[in-house]
Formats: sequence, C-alpha cells, structure tokens
Amino acid sequence: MNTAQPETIQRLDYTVPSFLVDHIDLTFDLAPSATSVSATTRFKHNPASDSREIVLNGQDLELVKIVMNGRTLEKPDYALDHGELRIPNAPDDVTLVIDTLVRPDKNTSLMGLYISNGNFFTQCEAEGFRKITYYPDRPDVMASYTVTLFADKKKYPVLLSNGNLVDQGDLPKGRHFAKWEDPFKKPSYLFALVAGNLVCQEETFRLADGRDVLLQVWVEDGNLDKTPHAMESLKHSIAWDESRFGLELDLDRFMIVAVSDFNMGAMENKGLNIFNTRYVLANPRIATDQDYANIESVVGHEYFHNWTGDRVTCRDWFQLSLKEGLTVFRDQEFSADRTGSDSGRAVKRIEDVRTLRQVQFPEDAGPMAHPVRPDSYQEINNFYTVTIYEKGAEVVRMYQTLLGRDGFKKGMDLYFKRHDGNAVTCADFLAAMADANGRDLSQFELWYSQAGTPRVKLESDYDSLNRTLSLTLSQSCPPTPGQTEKKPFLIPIAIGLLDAHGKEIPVRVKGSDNASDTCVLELTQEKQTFTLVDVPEKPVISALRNFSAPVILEFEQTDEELLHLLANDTDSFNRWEAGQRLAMRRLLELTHAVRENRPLTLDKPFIDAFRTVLTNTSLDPALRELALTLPSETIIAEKMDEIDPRAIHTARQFMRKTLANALEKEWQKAYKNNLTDGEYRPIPQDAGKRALKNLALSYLLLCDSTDTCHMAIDQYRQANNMTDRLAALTSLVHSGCMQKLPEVKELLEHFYKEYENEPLVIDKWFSLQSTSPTTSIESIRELMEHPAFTFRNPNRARSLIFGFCHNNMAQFHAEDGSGYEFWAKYLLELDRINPQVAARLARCMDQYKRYVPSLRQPAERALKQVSKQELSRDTREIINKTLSA
Ligand code: B3K
Ligand code: ZN
Repeated sequence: MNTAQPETIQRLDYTVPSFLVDHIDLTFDLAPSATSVSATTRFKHNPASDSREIVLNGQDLELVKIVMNGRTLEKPDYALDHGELRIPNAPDDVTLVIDTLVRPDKNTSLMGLYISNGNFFTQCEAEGFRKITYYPDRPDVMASYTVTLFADKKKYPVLLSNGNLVDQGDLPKGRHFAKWEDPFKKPSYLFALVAGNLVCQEETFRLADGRDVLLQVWVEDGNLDKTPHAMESLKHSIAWDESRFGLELDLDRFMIVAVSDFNMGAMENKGLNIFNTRYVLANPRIATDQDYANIESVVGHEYFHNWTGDRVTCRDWFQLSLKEGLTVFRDQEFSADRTGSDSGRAVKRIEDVRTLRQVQFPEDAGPMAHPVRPDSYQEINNFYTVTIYEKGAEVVRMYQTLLGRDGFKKGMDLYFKRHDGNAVTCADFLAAMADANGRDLSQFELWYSQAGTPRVKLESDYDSLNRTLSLTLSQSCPPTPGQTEKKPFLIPIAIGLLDAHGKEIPVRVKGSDNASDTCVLELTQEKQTFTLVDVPEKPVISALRNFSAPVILEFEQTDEELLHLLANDTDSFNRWEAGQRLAMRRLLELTHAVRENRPLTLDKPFIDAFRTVLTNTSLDPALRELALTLPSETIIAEKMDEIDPRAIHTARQFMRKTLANALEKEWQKAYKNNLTDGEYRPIPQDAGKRALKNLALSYLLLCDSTDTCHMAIDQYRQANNMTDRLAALTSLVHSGCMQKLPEVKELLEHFYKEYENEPLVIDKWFSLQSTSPTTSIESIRELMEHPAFTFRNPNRARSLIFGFCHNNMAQFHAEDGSGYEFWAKYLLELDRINPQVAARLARCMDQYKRYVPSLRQPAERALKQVSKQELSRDTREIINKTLSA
C-alpha cells in the first residue's frame, strides 16, 4: 500500500512476450499457513521478440529455489524487483524449476490461493496467478498444464484442478494426491484448484455428437438440496451452445464449485468453474425468482466462456470486452431463448437495458468513463466494468442487428476458424464479422475506441402530398476523460410506424424495394436524412425499436403520441419505453417542484394510462410489472444536470403514493388475480405473476385508506417460497408499516432466526434493511455491530455497506454529510482487507461533482479525507480519478 501515484499501463505499449511456454507442471503441497508450490515450466524463445530476457511476475511469494536447465540460479543470474523476476540472456530452450511458499490463511484479498470455510480455492483472473508462482502472468502466454495436488486426506478429501483427472491415490501418513491434466492451452488466469471437504451432485450428459461427459456441482456438505437448479442450468447451457452456435463441450468433465467468499459472481476457469454460492445454491425456501434467473444466466455465462474466453482468449487486458461483451451477449440471448416466448424475450431485453441505463450510462458520463477497449489503466481489476460487460454486449448485439442472425453466426464461425487456440484482439473479432459478411465495418471500430454515450436526435417531417416521411437523424457524443473530439459512429436505428388505429405501416426507404414492419436505418454521418415512401397518413413513429443501439435518443413526442405507442406498439420494448417516458417527464417536473417548494400534482391522463396498463389482462403480467415500475432514482438522476437525491426521492415517492391511492381497487384486483397457488415453480409465467402481485402489494402498502399492512403480514406468514416472503417483508420495512405495527419488527426477527443458517438469506436480511428509505444511519451503524456482520465476506459487506451507500439515496445523501463520513470510514477499513471489493465501494462517489452544492462539499471532504490515507492501488485509482475529473 502507498499514497504515491500508481503506474499507468498503456494499450499502445503492448509488446509480444519474449518467451513462450509450451507446458507447465505444477505441484502443490497444501497447508493453510504454508503451501509449497513447485513449478516446472518449459520456455521457448519467441522468434517474434528481440528480447532474450525471461520476465516473470510474482507477488507476495517467498522464493525458495530457482533452477534453470539444471543449474541453481543465484543473484545476479536473475534480478527481482517491483514484482518482476528477470533472467537476462536466456537460451532458446529453457526449463525453469521454481519453488515458492505461499500463505493462504493470510490471504484476505481473495486473489491467488486462499481459504474459505477451511477449504482451498483460487482466483487468478486477472493477475492472481502471480500470487501462486513466478510466471509470465499475461493472457497471451498460453500453455498446457499438469497439476498434482498433495494434501491431508481427512481434511481435504476432494482435490480438483482444470481438465481431466489422470491419477489419484493414497500416501503414507494419511495423505493423498490427485493429478490433473488440461490438454487445452490456456493463459494462467484460467488456472484453478480447489481442495477441501466438499460433496457433489453429478450426472452423465450426452452431447450432440454422442459423447458422454461428466457434470458435477460441488458444494459444502448440507447444500446438496440446493444444487439441482444449477445442474439443470448447466445442461441447458450446453445444449443451447450446441444448437445456436454449434459449439460443443471439449472436455470429458465439467465442474462447478460453489464458494461463499468470492469477490465477484463466478469464474470461468477451464473445466473447473468457481462460483459465488449466490449463483449456485437455490431451492424455493431460500432463493427468489430473481435468484433462479440469475443462476441460470451466470451458469450459462461461465459455460459459454469455454469458447469465448478460454478457447479463444484475449491478447492483453485491454481486449477484455472481446470475451466479456461477447459472453454477456451470449448469456442474454440464452436467457431470452429459455423464456420460450416473444414476451419473455421482451422482458429480458427490457431488464438488460434498464441495467445498462441504471449503471453503464452513469459510468460513461462520469470520471471512470472509458472505451469498451480502454487505452490505459492503473489496476486492471477496476476495469471489470459495466462498460466492458454490458456496453460491450450492446456492441456485439449491434453486429447481429446489422448483419442479421445468420450473418452474425457466419462471423462467429469464421472467428473460431481463424483464432481457435489463440489470444486475439477486438479488431480480430470485427474483422471476422466483416470478412464473413463481405462488409466494410471499419467505422464500427469507433464503438471500441470512443467512450461516452452517443446522443441521437430525430426530427421528422411528413409530406401528405407525396406520402413521404423524412427522418433527419443527427448524432453527437459528449467529451469523456482524455477524449474531447469524437467521430460519428455507425448506429443502427430500428424504426417502425403506426397508423391512427395502432396498425403497422410497412416501412420502405426511398430507392429500396423492400418494405417491412421494422426497418434498420444505418446512421453513419453527423447528420443524415432518410426518406420513407408510401406513407399514407401522418404516422406515430416508433424509434430505436428493441433498443437497437446503446444511445440516448432525443425525439420530441407529444403525450398523445406516447400514449398511442404505450397502447399499440407491436415492439414490446418501445411500448414499455413510451410508459417510462411519460413517467419520466412528470418525475422531472415533480423533482423541480419539490426543490422550489411548489405543490405536487399528478395529471389524470397519466393516471388513466397507468390504469389501462394495469387492467389490461391480455398483456403478460411480467410486462405489466415492468411498465408499472417507475424509473429508478438513479435513472432520474441521470437526466438531471444537478442531482438533488432527496428531491428525486420525494418526487418519486409522491408519484407512487398518488398512483397507489388513485388505483387502489385496481391494485387489489391485480393482487388477487395474480396469486400463484400450488407448488412453487420458478418458471417465467409464474415469476411474472408473482412480480406483478408483489408490485401491487408494494403500491397497496402506500395507500392511506385501508389497513394493507396486514395483507403483507399474511403474505409473509403464508408464503411457501422466498420470493413472496421476501417481497412481503421488504414492502413492510420500506413502507411505513414498520413504524405503525410492532409485528413488523417481530417478523424481521423471525426472518433472521428462521434463516440463521442460510448465509445467502441473511445477506437478504441485511440488504432489505440497508436499502430501506426508513432505515436511519444510526440503525445502519447498529447493523454493522451485529454478530452476523463481517467485512471479510464480500457478499455480507455488499449487502450492508453497498446496500446503504449505493442503493439508499434517501438516507445516504443526508444533508449533514453523515452518509459520506460513514462511507469514508468503512471504505478505509475494507481497503485494508480486500482492495478489489473496496474499490467498488469507492465508486459510490462517481457522480459527486453533479450533486447540489450543499452535498458536493461534504462529499468532497470525505473524498479528500480518504485520499490522504494509505490506499491500495485499486482504491487509489478510483479516488484520484473521482477527485480530478
Ligand atoms: N471473468 C470473470 C471475472 C474476473 C474478474 C477479475 N477481477 C467472471 C466473468 O466475467 O465471467
Ligand atoms: Zn465473463
């Protein structure tokens, strides 16, 4: 740790590795306080490099011995500083034997080899392998691995690593070993080992080519009743990748292991995926519908990495989105296909865009804005961002929008044909898409190199005499750190037209023979006009259908036009979008009214539109739930030049309360009509009904007239699943019921006692309180003292501290700055334990320069106070960038 400015790594400084590795043979003698690691690595000089120096990375290692081609090296045969071990003047062929000692029990960063509940786990992406042994820890050095694990058999009966198990046996003194071989060349970040007391659910699964493979889901004892959903998800993922992309599982076995202490969601280590328990364990008692859906999506994501990430990997970390954007796109498509319906696909699309707007748009407009392929970084772990992942996925989706599903598949085929087994770049992916389709996509490259969310302005002009509609599109992109001038992007804009009865008018661009309900216009210039012909009447325009590009569309439409789209658009995404725009207009106005102390009102036409959606039983309940959920506080903040978090909260609460009272009867009816009786099934149809019913409940709890708190209490007591139970308790705590009824406090205690032995549910218990607008900072401080709270477990730290700082606008932004002081205090504490998780918490302050002045000052004070302390490189980068933006 230090307070100095960390070194900045530049994309353009890339040089090829001086030596390549064909094979590494690793031996581990596992013990918590001292694990010895012996690595025998065969290096070959890389003919593409002029350098003769072998460069190995290492961090927190005790070097025991280093032997090169049979000769023990002593300094100055090698040099060791700044985490690099350098051997100059090495011959063409080198075998290095390096013995090191590591201390897993002291490793709280959860990178490298560490211990969780007494078992050994590793996490190597991005640069954790260097905490295991000295090695060229960079993704363009790919090698085959043999791994032998030695350990006490009683304490560590299960010994796992990547690839196939080739040998195992017992040894004297109660010890045993297992030997694993991974035939596929891989970078060090995909290495993994797991050792400990674990049990598994296993199945043999037949692949499309008739081969049988072994699938295993490993968990701690006592959790086997929670693995079936993950196993099902894995089988669906394998089958989906075969049918959609023709990609098969290449190993004889595929393992998933769940661990409770984990920095992220999961990790795609070759053949041995390691998962946060959150994304594995599920049964109706502990998991919500959302958990079930997340598990399916993350299991899919990690499995799909086997091809997009493992078989074809990244040349350097600047190319991270090559694997992440592509794999997120693949998991999004998988989840959409799994819903089995058009409305299910639309629901998934809306949820994904909502996340993009909620998290990525602010990132792209803040101090950490960076291109999908960044140009520089100080700490790579800080660049596992929503821009790399979610915007990256939007970029991949645009290829599909531009080239069609078949064209996209052709591009994927060519990508694998050219690059299987290699470490490549985003430019290679673009070239495969372009070449496979005979298209010049050079302008598309700007999506990788330019940061910021483009704004697209649309102006329309209808000519009744000629029956033409001209659409003038213009684009601009705001400046971002290090990038002031932007060139125009290639932006696919999907357009549809509706007539006065809500029927589609076929769209035909002048000069083209084809007409279709939706037409994709390709905007390539700063300003461009497209003429649509055969338009019999002035239509209502449905623009950017299905959110065809990650842009902010500026298109003035009247309330009447938006209401028409909300009622009739065949594009479900835009139907939802119209409702959100109607609500947003009013929310912004209400926020201003709050700030100016004007009376708050909500107009009848808007309430009527909400009523129409709510009572439209022909519309899928899941879609209705999405349409009736107001834009979040963060999304409202995104639309304001100056952010007043508490005014936003007050305005949104007013709107919710008004809609609750005005539509009370309708909410009651929606509640009753969407009960899901009988056995709990986490299928989209039932989940959609539960979502709508629970939204109705949350509105009903805001009604003034009748006592609805008891409805929620009953639901809590009668629920046969976590979705309904948690929704009831959350609504009770977040509404005023907790203050009105002592029973609510009892339920909160009941919940804790009932699930005391289920850590993932206890996380929910902390979250539902930390995110509640009714929880004061004093109560948060009390919760920090709760015996179940710990900084060491990232899920727990996130549930309480992140829940409050990231997702409790009303309380976190207290006028006296107490929220920010809380943030600073615990950020520093967390940074000493786990820099990666701390750096995420640091990002709470991203937007502080846009806060109203009364909040900007205390926020800046807290940031400066943090900045003066010793910080990890991770947190230092974020704090510096936030302050200097
Ligand atoms: N590739 C990992 C993320 C690793 C994060 C390292 N800080 C999980 C995923 O995206 O699938
Ligand atoms: Zn990923």
